[in-house]
Parts: sequence; structure tokens; C-alpha cells
Amino acid sequence: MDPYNAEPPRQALTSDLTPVDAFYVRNHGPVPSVEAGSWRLTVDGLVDRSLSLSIGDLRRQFRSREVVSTLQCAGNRRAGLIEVREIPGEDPWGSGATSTATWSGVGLGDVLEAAGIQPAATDVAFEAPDVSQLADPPQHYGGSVGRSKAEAPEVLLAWEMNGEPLPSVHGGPLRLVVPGYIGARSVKWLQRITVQDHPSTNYFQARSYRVFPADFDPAVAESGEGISLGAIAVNADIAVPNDGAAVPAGPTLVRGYALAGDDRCIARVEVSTDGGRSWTQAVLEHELSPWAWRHWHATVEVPVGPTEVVARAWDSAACVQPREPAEVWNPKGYVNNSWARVSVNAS
Ligand SMILES: Nc1nc2c(c(=O)[nH]1)N[C@H]1C(S)=C(S)[C@@H](COP(=O)(O)O)O[C@H]1N2
Ligand SMILES: [Mo]
Repeated sequence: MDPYNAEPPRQALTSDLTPVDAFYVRNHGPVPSVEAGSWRLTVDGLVDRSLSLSIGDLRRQFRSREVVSTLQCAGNRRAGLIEVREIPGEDPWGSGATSTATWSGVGLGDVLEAAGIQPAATDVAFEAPDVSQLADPPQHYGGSVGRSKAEAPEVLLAWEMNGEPLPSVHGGPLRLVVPGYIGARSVKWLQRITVQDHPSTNYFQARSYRVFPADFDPAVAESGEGISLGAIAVNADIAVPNDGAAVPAGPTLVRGYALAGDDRCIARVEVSTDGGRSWTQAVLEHELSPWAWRHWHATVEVPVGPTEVVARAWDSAACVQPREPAEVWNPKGYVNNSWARVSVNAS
């Protein structure tokens, strides 16, 4: 498949950390071949000092930091939106475009501080060497985040994933990790950081990764139209039982994850077997990190025959997942955070 994309099965959603070889992969162009030895990161724009740093410079000059963070593609669960109405030209991701790793590197904020951000700066833009033919016109992959998020301590320039050198397919030798934001902002093969007084004009920031009205044609989108996606919306999914599973009638263990965006956390997860008329409170398992998914489990009674098991999460701002994918359908198929659903057949 070109660009190379990969999604693990639903069961991969049950582990605290996702093994590197099971971590989902999302690319918009060919994986660039980059030499860690000759790699340099440029920091320029509205800074007092432009910087050019090798991986060795980053290691020597800055304090190392580690963050356990989930990455979730904004296209995760798009398949559920496509069932409502077709979405041409976008990948039909199932539940697997969500994975969690321990990322190690240095703080983006520490590097920006060394460069000296000027008062007029509002955004920090990122650019990578991979060229995407999916962009209009074809261009390097890029994006930006607002200044305050860029300076937050959880945002990393990472060269390690689960204690291993960052594999090329995940952005090695160096990638950005923006915990709590859609995966698209975590720019891989990061080569250039530009501090500026406006968001990135890159296609993937200005015209894509945006929620447009249902009757809108994204092909004619002007820069800046639609709702730009940054912080992710509260979401949850069911990992066990599998969709379509045959289960014994009676008490059934349901397991899954829930994820809240930016600095929100998961406050509650509920499971229903009667289409949401009544809910069983799930047990929230240990908090792995403020930036990672929260696993949960519940035991529900499943009668003989077919049953749809649904789950929904609430975040700390009392936002709850919407019932139906039709409520959130949008032309690019982003952020399907409707109730998680699996069908089981009990005997
Ligand atoms: N340079 C570059 N960075 C990128 C992308 C890309 O295509 N090129 N894809 C983005 C998207 S949409 C996602 S969801 C994440 C996926 O990261 P992963 O492949 O390590 O899972 O990387 C982001 N960073
Ligand atoms: Mo993504």
C-alpha cells in the first residue's frame, strides 16, 4: 500500500503500551530515508537566535524527558462514518488507529526557550521532508500548534519509542509528539521548526484535518475554512468481546479504553446492553499517564440471542460521546467519537 498505512486488530487496544511492531502507522507520502548522523533540526522564525541542532546537540544541550502518550489518528473509526455515507479518497480506518508508547527525547519548550521566542509569536510550525501527493498541490508534510501548547512540558522531540530507537516508519530519527492532540500534529522526520505569528499554511493544517459542514465539498476549501482539529474529542472503544463474537449467555466481561483530549481526563465510562436505556458503570483501571488512554472493564448480563453492547465515556468537562455516527458525519470523515458498539451472539 502506498503511502504505507497499517492498523493492528482491536485486541491491540488492551495493552498499556503498544508494542512497536503493533503500533498503527499513518503516512501521507513515501517514508523518507534519513541518516541520523547527518540529520539537523533547524529552529527559525520569530526567535532571538536561529538554531541548527544535530541529534547529538539535542542530547547534550537539553534535559531528557519521557512521556507516556497515546496517539490517535483523526481518521480513527472512519469506517463507521462511511457506513452512514461514502467518503471518497479517505482510508476506512477501523478501531486500530490508536496506540500508546513511552516516548523519550527532549522538551520542545526547552528548545524554544534556548532559541528565545519573541513576543509576537502565536504559533509554532513544523515541516518534514516527506512529499505528499495527496496534498493540493503536492507538498512536504507539515502543521502547527498554538504557542502555549508548543511550550507545554508534555510536548516532546522524541528519538525513542518504548526504549528502542525510533523506527523510521514512526518518524526516526526525530519526531514531534503532541500529547492530547490528533496524531496529525505529531510531525515525523521533523526537520524544521518555525516560530511565527500565524498558523502553518501547510495543506495538512490549513485545508485538511478540518471538520467541514456535511454538505460542503472539501475540494474547494479555502485556507482556514472549517473547524481545525487540535485537541482530540473524548472517545472510547470496546476491545473485548470482539465484534461478532459468540459468547455464553450470562455475565460477560467487557473491556476497552477511553481517551480524553488535551488536559482533560476520563471521568466516567458506561456500558449498556439495551441501546442506552440503562447503563452499567465501568471500573476505571489504573491511570497510566495523564496523556494516555484509560482502560476500563465492566460485567454485563447478556441474554440468549443477539445483543449490541455499547459504551460511552465522559470527560472531566462533562463532554460525552454522541450516540450515532450520523450525528458527527463530516466530508473528510474525522473524529468519529460516537458510542462504541460491538454485536455479540449468546447461547
Ligand atoms: N512527516 C509526517 N508526519 C506525520 C504524518 C505524515 O504523513 N508525515 N502523518 C501524521 C498522522 S495523520 C498521524 S495519525 C501520525 C501517525 O504516527 P505513526 O505513524 O507513528 O503512528 O503521524 C503524523 N505525522
Ligand atoms: Mo492521522
